[in-house]
Amino acid sequence: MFRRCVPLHNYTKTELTNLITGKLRRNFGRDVDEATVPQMFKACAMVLRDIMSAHELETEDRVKDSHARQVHYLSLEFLMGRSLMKNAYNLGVLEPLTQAIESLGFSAADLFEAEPDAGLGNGGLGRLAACYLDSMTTLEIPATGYSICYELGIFKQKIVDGQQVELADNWLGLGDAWLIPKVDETETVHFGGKVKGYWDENGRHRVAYEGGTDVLAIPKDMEIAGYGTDHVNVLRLWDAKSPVPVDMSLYSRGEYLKAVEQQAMAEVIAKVLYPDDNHYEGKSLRLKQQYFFVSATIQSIVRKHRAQYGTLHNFHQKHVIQINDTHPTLVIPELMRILLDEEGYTWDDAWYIVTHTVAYTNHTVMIEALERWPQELVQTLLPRIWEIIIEISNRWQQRLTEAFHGDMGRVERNAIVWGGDVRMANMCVCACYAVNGVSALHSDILKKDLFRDIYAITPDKFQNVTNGIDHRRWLSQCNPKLDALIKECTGGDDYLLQPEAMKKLEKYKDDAGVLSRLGKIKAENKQAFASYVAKESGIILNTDAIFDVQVKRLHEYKRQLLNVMHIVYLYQRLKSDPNFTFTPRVFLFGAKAAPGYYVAKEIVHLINSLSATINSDPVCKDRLQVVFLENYRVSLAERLMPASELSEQISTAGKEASGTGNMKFMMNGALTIGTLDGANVEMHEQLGDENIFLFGLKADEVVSLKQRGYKPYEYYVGSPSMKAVLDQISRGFNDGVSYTNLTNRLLFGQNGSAPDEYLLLADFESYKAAHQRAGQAYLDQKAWNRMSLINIARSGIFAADRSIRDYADNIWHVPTREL
Ligand code: BZD
Repeated sequence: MFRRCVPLHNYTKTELTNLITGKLRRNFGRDVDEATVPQMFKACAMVLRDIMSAHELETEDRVKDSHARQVHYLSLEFLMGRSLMKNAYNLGVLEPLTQAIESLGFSAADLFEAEPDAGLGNGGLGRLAACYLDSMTTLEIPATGYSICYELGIFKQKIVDGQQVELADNWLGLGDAWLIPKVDETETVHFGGKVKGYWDENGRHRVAYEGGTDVLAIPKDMEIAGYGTDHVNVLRLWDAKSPVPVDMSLYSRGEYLKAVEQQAMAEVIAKVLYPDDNHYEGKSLRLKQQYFFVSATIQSIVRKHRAQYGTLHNFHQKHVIQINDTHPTLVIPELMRILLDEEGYTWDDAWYIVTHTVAYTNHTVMIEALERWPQELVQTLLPRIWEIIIEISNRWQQRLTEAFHGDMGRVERNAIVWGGDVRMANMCVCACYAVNGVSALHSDILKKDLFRDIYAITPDKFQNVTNGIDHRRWLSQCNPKLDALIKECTGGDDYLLQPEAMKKLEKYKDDAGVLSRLGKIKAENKQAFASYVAKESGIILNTDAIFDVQVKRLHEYKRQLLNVMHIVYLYQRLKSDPNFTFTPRVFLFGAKAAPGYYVAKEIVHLINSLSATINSDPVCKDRLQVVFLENYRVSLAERLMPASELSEQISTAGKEASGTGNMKFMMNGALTIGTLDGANVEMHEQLGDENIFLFGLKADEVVSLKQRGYKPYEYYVGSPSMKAVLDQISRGFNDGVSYTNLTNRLLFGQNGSAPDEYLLLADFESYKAAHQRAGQAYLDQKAWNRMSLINIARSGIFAADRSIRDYADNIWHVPTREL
């Protein structure tokens, strides 16, 4: 255990004001009265960076002196969002910084708003990594995150004529305010060429490469401040550069294009984040990205380890490498390569070190998301890695054959190299000492289904760590009024470091005063969100209606289309019976569709067509509104969560590994309408039937219905109201666009896919009924607020601090901050 951290220095407004003006002068040659908002933002970021850099050096020393085990969190995505307010909050300087900014004649709110989101991720997996960095640091774990410094983050979404258009997200202009280049820690990553084995003068087998290309990996470090501690960790983002600017010999022969080719090939690696979530595409650039960041990372870890210990024998005792989904799997053969080729270990010794260092988190059971790299691609791009993979694969297959007594079905299912593909999840399960799912249900499915054979031979490897969210960002910071109420009711700010303390709020579940204050806070947050929407888009939201929200990536299994079907049903009822009574609703959607996912884009279009029709129909006035929020992202979620009342978590049971949006809504007092899927199951365990609106088939019922033979068409012909809904979607709305393609997929399937793969029709009636219960419940505001309070009070276990303590105790075996 290393030395305790020292208490944070309390910076005053005056100190910060001086530091900021100093930065403006030195870096921009400006006095305050000439400074622009972006310059002022950068100056503030630099001041916080200086504070964090000093802490980082101390942290590094402490970690080094204590010889503590370090955690390395490898992820192709970190969806960080904004950092200025976050860092100021964690460093305990948010108030004096705000005052300093205002005293210099700037609006602090405008300055925070000027910061672009660091969108280095797609959705849940990337945001989870960002929340975990915050918790690992707050809990004083020596940890480093590693990823790629993408020049372009997740695209910006614009809706043009109802359809999604993607714009490049060039975040680095201002976003690089947080990045510190460490050129002296550059690594070199080798691609392609031929492998030559030879024996050196000491009789050791060595490997050399002929040809191929080197790419430089330059670290750009982003410091991560923990809350209420001077512990600082780092997110290391690798940028790619060519070692040769231009090949002058080619250039002088007039081959201009060829001369810059290598440079272009290198620099394209860090150009752009792949915008697919829960979908695998075998693109060679993506494989290059994976190897580039994994190789640079492990070289950097090994280099520092060697400098400190002079040997790699104790590597596994001093490091754990957590791989966030299969995207960093190549770290396994890459660490083997270093141990074998550079350190001269035997296969068995090297394998021992690797398999006691690496742990794997699985985030999906969707078959189309599982990575399978074509063998030829691996072979040509990474010839030495390929040789090592083959060896791992052969040994594994032998082990499987023995364990399964020659049952070739089981051997085939679990093989690593098979049928011309390299299967990354199988390599992880083979090599990692721990494998975990991200909710109780999901971890069970891994054991019973996806990895059942391996579970049978190594049951102890398999664990569950239910996801969690950074409750300081997602409650305290983004919902200051609720934060104040919680602090008042729970007797202080304990809950910020001990999220279980939120339980104390429950004492007030029948306190009319507290309940009405809770209701008032929600009403004010709705108003604030409505003002923002009005300013951004001109749309006026009806703040008297329930804010019913579905925000997440657009995917068929998440069933935005089921939500649409229900809205169309309500609309048809209103049209056919103007006296139809139901609780007024504003349906809010936010969702990016992967640019190549045609069906997802059609659903975005459909929501916008529906929205235009409903919002302009007088029948719907004050009763029904549908709004598609453009460009859903972290900073928009921070505004939206506090204003939400009903949270749509309606995936087909068994498909959503966990969900984390569900937790953000719960913490902000929204009630959930949802299926027993992912972490909803554990939310339900906390809440009981009375405080959540459950509906739909359960995971095992989904499986057995499919086995029996699911026939959606029968639901369609059997229910006139459902038929009317689907027929209308097929015909389309006022803009004349038809969505027959979508309804045909539900009724008949398409290109070999089963009809209604995700059982929308099977769950429709039950979903409608749950909505009716929710609408009814809203009419009794006191009872609603009571449920809302119970949701908040019982949400503490979904804090990322709890998840990180689970990882630390059960997988990483590292100590955490004592409170
Ligand atoms: O990971 C998500 C799951 O779908 C959620 O259920 C879960 O809560 C979160 C966090 O565990 N998975 C992803 O977000 N996956 C991806 O974004 C992704 C990206 C690239 C390739 C494959 C998947």
